[in-house]
Amino acid sequence: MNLKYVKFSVEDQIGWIQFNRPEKLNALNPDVLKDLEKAVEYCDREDKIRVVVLTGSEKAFVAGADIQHMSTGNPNLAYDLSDLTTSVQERIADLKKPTIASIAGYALGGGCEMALCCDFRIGADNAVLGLPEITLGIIPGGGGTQRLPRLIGIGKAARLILLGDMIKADEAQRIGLLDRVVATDELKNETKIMALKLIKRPAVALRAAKTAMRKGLNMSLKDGLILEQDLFAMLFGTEDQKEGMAAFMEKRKPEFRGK
Ligand code: CO8
Repeated sequence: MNLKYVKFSVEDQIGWIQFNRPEKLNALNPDVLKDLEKAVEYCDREDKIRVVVLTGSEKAFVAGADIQHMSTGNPNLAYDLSDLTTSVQERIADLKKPTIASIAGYALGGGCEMALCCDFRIGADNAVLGLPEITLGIIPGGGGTQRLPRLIGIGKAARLILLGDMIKADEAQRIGLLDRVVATDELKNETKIMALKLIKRPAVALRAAKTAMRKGLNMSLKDGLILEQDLFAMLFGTEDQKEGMAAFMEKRKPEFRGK
């Protein structure tokens, strides 16, 4: 893959997608978003990749959409940028494998919104998160007004969205925006430990659980429960269900094969 604004590598079945525009704190412009989309598409179709990690540098995960690019923009530019962003974000949110945002430094605006598309958010103790768009005269345009209230509740989201406050890692963890906070120099290692733990889980059941949660959020409770029931029943046709339950009965660790 020929990528400039994103570094991509696969290690131990983990696809690492690293934002790479350090001189602008990884600010998102169409070139960055297109590279990100290519890497995400690759991760989606490669079975050898079991977990996808989005990360940045020690100073910045992503400091937001590129303000210079937007500064002279008109509504058409904003629509185009939001279209491109939404398309890559939906791909991330719909990835059939688990995703982790591994965040050091700034995760602001569009960067915070990218992290909201992932299943997990691990933060370094130097992380700073926020949706400061309001301070620029706009509102979040990459899903922030929708995904953040769904994750942490509308009251806590209002502080970030209406006031534009930037918050540190410990507070982000307290309000549920970060799942965990670790020492900055341990971030990669801790992310890897979590990814490897996920890799040991049964892949088909992981996918089903993710589908049930994500699709269920957009359904009535009644329809969500029907979706869950169908996926629950489907898993009884997998080898991993047989193995998981046999291993329990035989008092041993299961060896899942993703089938
Ligand atoms: N856009 C463009 N350039 C940026 C951005 C950005 N978001 N953030 C940082 N940079 C640039 C700076 O301009 C600077 O460039 P240069 O050296 O050429 O002047 C370089 O990165 C380093 O930044 P600073 O010198 O400012 O570094 P500091 O450590 O002093 O400050 C901050 C770091 C606090 C993160 C500061 O840079 C800042 O406030 N950045 C802007 C944060 C922000 O407002 N983000 C939200 C942007 S709006 C948005 O994301 C809308 C999302 C819409 C949908 C998604 C579409 C893709």
